[in-house]
Amino acid sequence: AVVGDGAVHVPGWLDPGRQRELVEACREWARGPVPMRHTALPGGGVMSVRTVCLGWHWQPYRYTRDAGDVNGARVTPFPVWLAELGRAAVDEAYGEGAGARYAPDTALVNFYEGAARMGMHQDKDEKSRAPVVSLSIGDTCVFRFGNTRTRTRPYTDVELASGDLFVFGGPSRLAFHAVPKVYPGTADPACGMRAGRLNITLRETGLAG
Ligand code: MD5
Ligand code: FE
Repeated sequence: AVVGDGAVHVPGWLDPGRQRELVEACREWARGPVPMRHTALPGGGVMSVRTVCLGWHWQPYRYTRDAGDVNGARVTPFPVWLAELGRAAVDEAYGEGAGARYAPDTALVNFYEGAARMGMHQDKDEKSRAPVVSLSIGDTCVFRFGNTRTRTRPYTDVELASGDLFVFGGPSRLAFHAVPKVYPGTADPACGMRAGRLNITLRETGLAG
């Protein structure tokens, strides 16, 4: 379904087997060399979600190769197979061939457990305006898709369930968005997760090398 200009939601795009493979890959990435952690914010707080990055390490509010805010280790390389999945996702959302030149070089893997949420924000630390591909696994959440001007209304609340694909391109690339709620215990065990929500986003940083 088209939720906004360039914002496309494809429910159930990942079959349960694919979801389990991704969960297993995330478990491995979460172990290190940079462990999945609550990102420290400049104001002294920490994010309630836990995050691990591939390819480039995101820290507020830039991308680096080494995780200077965690343990200084170099992040896990971005896998070729994940870029291929990203191109298939863009093809699915925008039509065959649309993903041909999509070259994501970073992934942010967010794990929502317990009361973890994400407040309204824009993703503008990337220099490329290529689409963001979002894959959801585990518990269903409320995803709040806003507008490009304000962090308030108008926005559209959409439920994202396990296996759902969302692609944010064009004008929606810079829309404000949030995850105000996760429904505990809604994950189908066939997805490979017992509790919590996993979100994998693929992005082009626009950085060289
Ligand atoms: C999540 N993650 O469900 C979301 C999915 C993040 C984050 O927000 O920054 O890690 S990515 C949703 C997204 C990306 C780029 C643009 C828009 C949404 N949008 O225009 O709504 O954990
Ligand atoms: Fe975001």
